[in-house]
Amino acid sequence: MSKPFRRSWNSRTAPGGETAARLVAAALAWALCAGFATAQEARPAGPEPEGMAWVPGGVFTMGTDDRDAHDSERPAHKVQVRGFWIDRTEVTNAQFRKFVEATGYKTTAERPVDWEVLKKQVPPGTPKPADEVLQPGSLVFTPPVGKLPPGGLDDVSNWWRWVIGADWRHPEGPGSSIDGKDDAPVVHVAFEDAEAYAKWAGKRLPTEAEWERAARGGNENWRYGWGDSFAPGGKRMANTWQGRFPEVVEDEDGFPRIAPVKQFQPNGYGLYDTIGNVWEWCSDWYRPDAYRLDGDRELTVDPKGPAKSYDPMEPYQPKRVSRGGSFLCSSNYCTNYRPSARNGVATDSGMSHLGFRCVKDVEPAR
Ligand SMILES: [Ca+2]
Ligand SMILES: [Ca+2]
Repeated sequence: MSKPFRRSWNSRTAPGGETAARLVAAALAWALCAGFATAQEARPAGPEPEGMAWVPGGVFTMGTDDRDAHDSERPAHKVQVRGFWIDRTEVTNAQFRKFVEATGYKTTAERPVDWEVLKKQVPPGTPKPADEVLQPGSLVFTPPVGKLPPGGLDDVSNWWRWVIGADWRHPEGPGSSIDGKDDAPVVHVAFEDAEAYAKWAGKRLPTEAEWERAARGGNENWRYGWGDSFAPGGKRMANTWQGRFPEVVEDEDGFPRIAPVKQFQPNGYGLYDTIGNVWEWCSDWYRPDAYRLDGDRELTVDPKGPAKSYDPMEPYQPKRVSRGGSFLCSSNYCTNYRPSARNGVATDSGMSHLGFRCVKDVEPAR
């Protein structure tokens, strides 16, 4: 393991006793760090929590310097996380239903829209939309029929539509349902909905670092969660989009829309659909430059993300990170079906391609 904090004490040359004090402090930090890593590597004894898999703690390479990656994924840097349990699958409709039945929880998409809250997330001076538009709903993928309208791929409103009445029970809007879709991932859950479920389940949302550690499946240098070839031997490894997004969908992986969980091979940690199917909320605030905020520190230990979000593309919207890409990720548009790919989503936004999975810390020894 490389030494943490080396740059900070190399770059400050303090005289005499102060230097000695710094060296002692650094040595202590190093010793604590080394002990922490060793103690957290092993899988705890006993049965695994239901539906969860163990991801060992340790140091891994987070992000990438791949020239084809997005700028927000750079630079590749060393990160250390503790071991943790993680759901093997995205949280399903059946699991989310149990939570709602037990608690009476209403998701963000089912609650009245408060313009006083919403107007803080749009540019100042934005006029209030008509009351008939400010109704409970969510964003539904609605592909264009025929040719892509003006704006092309630069205008996401060409395929995202605000649908009044869309929520987790009605993923395509009124008239749609999740009947027969118990094993599909729940969608149209805003960040606080995902957090509420996690808390009820005795779990939490993963940090971005934990999520990436898990999605790499123990092979940190691979471009994808399963190797460097997207479809090894022609075999599809995840539910993504084939065809020219968003107008043409081809059915090569068997699922033009969301798939039930566990339809593709699990990764090296036994996790399904980390890549593709639906995006997954993480607990970190989103900034595209998050990795550059730490400077060139040699090792970042258990990062939890920036103190607040900032996306220059949409500066008024608080955003959290989502990871893994979805059934909408295509080679001609986002290529976000890679473990290092990052996305920021407005915290109050439900979408028809966004879900989550949870993690659980090791129980402290008694
Ligand atoms: Ca697909
Ligand atoms: Ca996923």
